[in-house]
Amino acid sequence: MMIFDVLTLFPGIFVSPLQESILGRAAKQQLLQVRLHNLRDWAEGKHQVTDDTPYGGGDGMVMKPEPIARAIADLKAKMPHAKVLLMTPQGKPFSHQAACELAGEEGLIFLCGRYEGFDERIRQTLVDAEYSIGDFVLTGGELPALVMIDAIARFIPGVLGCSDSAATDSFSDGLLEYPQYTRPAVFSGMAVPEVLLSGDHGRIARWRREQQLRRTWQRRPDLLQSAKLSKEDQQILEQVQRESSEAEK
Ligand code: 4GY
Repeated sequence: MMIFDVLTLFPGIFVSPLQESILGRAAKQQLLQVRLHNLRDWAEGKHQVTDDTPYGGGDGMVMKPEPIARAIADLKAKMPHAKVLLMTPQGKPFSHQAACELAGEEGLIFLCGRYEGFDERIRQTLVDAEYSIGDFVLTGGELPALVMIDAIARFIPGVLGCSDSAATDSFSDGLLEYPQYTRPAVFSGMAVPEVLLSGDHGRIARWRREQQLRRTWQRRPDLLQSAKLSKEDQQILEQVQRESSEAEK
């Protein structure tokens, strides 16, 4: 069973997202366990203070290093191999590939920041990797930790039904998903593409692949740089690119 330890000042943020749906079921089936820890439990004094003013002045507060260091030491004593992850816009972009790799770990410790961030010495000594979930600033590391736990959990065997596996989903070959349809066959005057009603599985597979290539080219051409493309994919893509340069004229 994969263990996720979370260090946070707001453990309540995690409770319902982890109880619901697929993650809730995975926890019940003992495929994963998320253990929530309040950082304040490692703070000292009557008021259990976890933040302090920044050296050099400036706005806001900085998370004190000592409670975090004690918390990580305690968690690591129980889980010596666990990697410590920190969520920040300054981190390496989190991705499908990072999720897949992290799912191979026995345990992960998510250190969630608040205020203006951490004392730099925490990152230098206690953190194994820093990740960003996107180029925007949130009020804390809790939502990024939830996002990462969700994406990582999909790669734990048994978490997803066998019908959709994380290893075979569209992102694993670096392309966007093809469009999907269900009943009714006509909705608001818009018909489902005829090919999907044809029952011809070969034609359907070729149409879906073309849609994936078309969408990726239109919306995220940057992804095509590292996508895994067969000879046939490349031919389809060249056709799609010719069509779109025709349309420009
Ligand atoms: N974006 N990706 C992000 C973030 C905010 C530490 C408190 C992001 O991962 N984390 O915006 N985090 C945190 C950063 C101090 C605010």
